[in-house]
Amino acid sequence: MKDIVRQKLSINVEIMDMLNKQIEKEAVSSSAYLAMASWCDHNGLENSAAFFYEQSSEEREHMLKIFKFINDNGGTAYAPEVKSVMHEFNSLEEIFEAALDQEIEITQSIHSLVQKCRKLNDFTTEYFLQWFVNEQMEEEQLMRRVLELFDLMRDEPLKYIDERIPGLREE
Ligand code: OFO
Repeated sequence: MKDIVRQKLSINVEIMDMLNKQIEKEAVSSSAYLAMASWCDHNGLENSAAFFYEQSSEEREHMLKIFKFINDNGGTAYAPEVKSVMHEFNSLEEIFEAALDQEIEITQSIHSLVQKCRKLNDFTTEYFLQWFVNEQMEEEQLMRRVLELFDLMRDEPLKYIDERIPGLREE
């Protein structure tokens, strides 16, 4: 984008660029969850599949929230490109571990954004990001609860773990 245009923006350019990167991360996350849902579907784990379809839609909503925020504040949001989504997994546990790693990465990225807002005194964006800080805390807790279930039910058939997945979201 030309500097002359950028100087007229009300949103800080550095923050806008970071938010556009965050849009990409949310889109990657949405696609990654879709791939996980597909693996679960193919392996007859219908509750886990439903869990990941829901996760995928939520990530798309997060992406759109940021997208709208940029545009509503005088910036330009860019439609993200999503490449190299992982489709091969060895187990359901591995999938949930990958999901937790993904959430931790997103949390770190949101925290860096908040730090940047503080540095630049961008109170509006910092306030907007508070919703994401809270959401990430809840998402990490959810993935950890599922992984605890694997530890507790290690000797049980996988279908029993799958049956318990919907209940964990409501806890
Ligand atoms: Fe949007 O990354 Fe988690 O929820």
